[in-house]
Amino acid sequence: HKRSSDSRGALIVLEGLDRCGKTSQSYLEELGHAVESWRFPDRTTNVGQMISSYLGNKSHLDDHTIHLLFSANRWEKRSLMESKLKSGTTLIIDRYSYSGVAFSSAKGLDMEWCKAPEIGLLAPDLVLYLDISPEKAAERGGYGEERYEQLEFQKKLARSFKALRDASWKNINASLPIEDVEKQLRETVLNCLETCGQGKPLLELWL
Ligand code: NYM
Repeated sequence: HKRSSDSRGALIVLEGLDRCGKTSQSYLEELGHAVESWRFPDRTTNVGQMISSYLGNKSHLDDHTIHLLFSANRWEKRSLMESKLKSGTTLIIDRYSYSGVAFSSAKGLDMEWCKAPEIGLLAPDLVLYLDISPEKAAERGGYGEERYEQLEFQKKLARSFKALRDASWKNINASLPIEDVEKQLRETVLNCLETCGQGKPLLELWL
């Protein structure tokens, strides 16, 4: 998997329901070249702190307002993302625009309205959708205190995610034992790194 020194990094996104196992996948950092793991929301910025307070039920915001804050939180990181990728660093990002649209449209907002503020953000080279049934995800250690972690909502969310599948999308069977999930992810990621190293252009949403 040798890559020329001026090849760009890949933009890889992990998506899925709450408790689908995304965060256990940080071993991907050990792939052997420059990789950074990021996540959205990025709770460290001012916008991120407003989001965090909303998610923890410490503040109330109108559904459209919180949607735009999640989007703004990605926009404030766009130029850093682009420079990292162009300098050869691969980014593996836990949640991105697909979560943004899926969560808000599962609440009842219009899907096209939800997609609009994401236009022009960098398009992932690969979206790894950790596919698990809402029932099975709910069995995993129970949901926490945050908003959205309820079975009925997660069922709507699964339908919204499925409506967003595009050319970069790969379904990963996330109900298998963790080693098997890792194996599927590793193969798909290595494949993607190879293609990006061969000069695949960096595109913008939506594909
Ligand atoms: N979430 C995440 C959204 O509703 N919209 C978004 O754009 C993003 C990135 O925030 N339940 C939701 C999904 C999660 C919650 O994410 C916090 P995490 O991965 O639990 O920190």
